[in-house]
Amino acid sequence: MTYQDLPSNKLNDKPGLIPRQMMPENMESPLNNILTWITPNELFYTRNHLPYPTINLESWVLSLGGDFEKPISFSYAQLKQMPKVDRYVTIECSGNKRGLMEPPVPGEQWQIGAVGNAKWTGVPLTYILDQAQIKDTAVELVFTGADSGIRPDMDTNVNFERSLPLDKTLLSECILAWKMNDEPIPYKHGFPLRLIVPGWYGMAHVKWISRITATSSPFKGPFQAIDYVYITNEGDYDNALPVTEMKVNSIITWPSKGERIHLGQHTLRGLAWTGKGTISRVEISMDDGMSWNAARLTSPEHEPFTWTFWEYLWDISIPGHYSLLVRAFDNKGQIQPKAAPWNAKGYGNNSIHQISITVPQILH
Ligand SMILES: Nc1nc2c(c(=O)[nH]1)N[C@H]1C(S)=C(S)[C@@H](COP(=O)(O)O)O[C@H]1N2
Ligand SMILES: [Mo]
Repeated sequence: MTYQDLPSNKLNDKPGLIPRQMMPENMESPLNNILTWITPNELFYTRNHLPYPTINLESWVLSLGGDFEKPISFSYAQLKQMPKVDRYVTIECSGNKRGLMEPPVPGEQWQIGAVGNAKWTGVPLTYILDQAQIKDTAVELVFTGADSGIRPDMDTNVNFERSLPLDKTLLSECILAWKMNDEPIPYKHGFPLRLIVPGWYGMAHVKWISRITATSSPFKGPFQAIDYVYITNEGDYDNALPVTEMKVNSIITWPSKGERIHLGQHTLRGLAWTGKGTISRVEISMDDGMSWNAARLTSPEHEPFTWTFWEYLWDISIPGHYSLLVRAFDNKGQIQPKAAPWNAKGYGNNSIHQISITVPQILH
């Protein structure tokens, strides 16, 4: 009997999420084993700060309050009757690749899989805002999620809440989504309603959204002012810069780190994405960065706000250990750095992705 014939091998033909933390649930997408441009809902990463909320759809409403001329609320049925848009959006957690940061930082030790691509369907945010009419006194919109709990650094109960500036272009791109890949948004991804902020890191895309508040002063909630800021020294909030748009980033998905592959022809594969621009070029190095080769961009769709597949045909004639690198460029002139600026909370790690592989003389 060979290894391939073992009955247990048959049980492993379906990829699953990779757990990082169970309570609250934080799971990474198995990107080395997903070959579709759209991440299937059941393999989309989950990132939660608090216990899952209880949602009762009969009594659930989205309410708009604070600095609005006409505070108003909508039921799920009403939202579904409104004009809708579809948009493909790649969402990356700002902590993605934190586990690869040097020197290490505390927090979820994400490898490469806290990122996914989905089709989101819902009501344009501006359609809702127009009905409630933002007052001139307002400076920000605060989006409140239904999930609440105790943070380790506070003793009062808090909801997950995030704000957005009143930037016309930004707001015009946002969606209040009730569908993910043509299904009602799965509970773990924000059922019944989730904010989508194309081009921004994951924390902006508030799940289980229940309230929108227009405020006349900048919002300072813990998920805005303590988390999701770039700081170099722990506690140095005076020099904090907010985490907002995604930086240009890319990964190798095949081969995976540490893999042994045979001599001859191979197609190296991976993904590249960026915030507001589009990917213009992806380069691969097989010699630890001494020389670079242009990869082919092979996405089925070239849309803003989404990732692209890349591939590169490699003919290996010499056995050995290889250090493979990938770096992406976007049309706004962003390039991936060799090492992203280190920060105490480990956000925005878009350092060039490196993996080591082995090509033995004979592969057993
Ligand atoms: N209500 C709520 N929304 C949330 C979060 C959360 O904990 N609660 N996590 C945010 C973060 S940090 C990320 S990366 C994304 C993850 O979305 P997903 O779990 O659907 O992948 O949701 C964002 N929205
Ligand atoms: Mo995140």
